[in-house]
Amino acid sequence: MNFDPNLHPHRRYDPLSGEWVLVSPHRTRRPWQGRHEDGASTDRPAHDPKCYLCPGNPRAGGAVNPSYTEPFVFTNDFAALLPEVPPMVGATDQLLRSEPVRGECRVICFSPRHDLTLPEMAEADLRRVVNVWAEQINQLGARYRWVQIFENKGEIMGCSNPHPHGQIWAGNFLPRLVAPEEHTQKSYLEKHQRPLLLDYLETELQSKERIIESNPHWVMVVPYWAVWPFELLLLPRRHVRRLPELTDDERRSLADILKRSLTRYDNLFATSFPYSMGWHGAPTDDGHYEHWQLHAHFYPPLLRSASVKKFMVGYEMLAEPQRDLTPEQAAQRLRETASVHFKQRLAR
Ligand code: H2U
Ligand code: ZN
Repeated sequence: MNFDPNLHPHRRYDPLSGEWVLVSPHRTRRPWQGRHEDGASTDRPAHDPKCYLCPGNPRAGGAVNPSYTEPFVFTNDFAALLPEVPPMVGATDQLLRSEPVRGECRVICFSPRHDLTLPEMAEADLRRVVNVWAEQINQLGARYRWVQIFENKGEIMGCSNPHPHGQIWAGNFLPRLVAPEEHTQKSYLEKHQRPLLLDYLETELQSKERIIESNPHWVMVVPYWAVWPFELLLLPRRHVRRLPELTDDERRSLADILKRSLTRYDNLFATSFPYSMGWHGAPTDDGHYEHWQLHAHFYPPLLRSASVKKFMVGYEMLAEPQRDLTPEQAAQRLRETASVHFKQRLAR
């Protein structure tokens, strides 16, 4: 019998994180009697008087939101990182290590409309979100080494509020999941004189197997080494280190590919697709970062329907992440979804 990656167990290597994932495609046929969660209701008012993110409403911290009409950024009232922390005292035991951290956390409301999500927003409004992301990298990057922009979407992901919003956490350290990307990209450039992710993009453009959307400036793929069933990686076609370097055309084009890809996500299970997404770009201290290529990761938890999610438990927690559906199958499923948002189709 010949080896078939669509049938036989194998491992795949993620050159960016430097970690492996176990792929077990033969298991996709096993029976499932697990939990079914109710999809969150999608009927929401354009303005919710009880929402702490809607324009003009009071927040939990006591502040009142302005009557904003464009993306609105405020300092998180329950920030995980603080700009001023007293100096750490006490002995540093070899095995009980710690270090001081400084930082800031912000919340970004993508739209004044309580009832929208990114793929339902107009492209021009998505472009405003892109501009604010870039602006925040500039502002916070001037003071902190790593600025993490992310969106945590959906109740199933522990998101506390359906109002379209994301977060920005900036800190004076390279976080645990980022540090490996610094090392892998640096050593790849030293060895091959080309950024890792530009070479990877070329490979994907040749095979086309895992691409789900593309335009003149961007490509969205299910990465070869994806851990989550419908994980995506968004890559610019040229060498860009950080969001603020994007030209106007690239920003417009980014709004376009975000809208189209996230529409496919929603259409996959006819639900507002939950995920955690975030941007990774060169650290914002004054080091040399030619090896960095800007990219965004999308990590959605859903596996088979609006309510059946992938659990990262058992073997995944104790040994290695594992997936059944292959990245190629996932890409095909996403490509087969309609390009018009299902809510728009229903409304007609
Ligand atoms: P999540 O829905 O992704 O958890 O983000 C909401 C964030 O908004 C959360 O970090 C903050 C929470 O601390 N928040 C405020 O800053 N003010 C509020 O009035 C409520 C929530
Ligand atoms: Zn709201």
